Amino acid sequence: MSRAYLALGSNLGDRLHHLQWAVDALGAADTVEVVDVSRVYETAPVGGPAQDAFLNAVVAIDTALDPHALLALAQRIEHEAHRVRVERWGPRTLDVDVLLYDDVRLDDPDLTVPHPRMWERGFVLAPLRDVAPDLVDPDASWEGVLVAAVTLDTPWGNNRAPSP
Ligand code: GSY
Repeated sequence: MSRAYLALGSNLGDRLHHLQWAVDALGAADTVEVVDVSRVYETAPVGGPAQDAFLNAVVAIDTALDPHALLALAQRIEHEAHRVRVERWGPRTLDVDVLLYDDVRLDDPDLTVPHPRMWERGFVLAPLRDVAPDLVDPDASWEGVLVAAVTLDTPWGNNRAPSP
């Protein structure tokens, strides 16, 4: 089994529903065990045209899938959530990005691991710190990244309620 971290993001339609869909779909896959789910963060959009705020979260999984098969699963989940993305870098119903896969480093045309822009994105690092505190500076803070007053359900019962 390998440990991987996936970033979830949505800024179109029922954003929380889309993130929950992704957690449930990962949990339903035979080849994946959902190990931890971060809090949900409401985040100002980074890059692209003017667009609405995102909800972002990170999921830690153990998986028997290799990195490319994991990417294929992530893309299937996006597709099954009826992903709509109007333009590149623009609003989207659901993004599922592979951030890290064990210590693997990959630079293939369709998949780069670790994710090439993850270390500069507060909307990735804040939720990643919830599930992998050793990987992220404990004192860092990011503008436009706030814990949201909503939670995701997990297979074991969510113990990451948002801060009051
Ligand atoms: O790469 C993920 C899509 N995305 C996001 C996102 O998920 N959150 C925020 N805050 N900004 C973003 N810009 C892009 S592109």
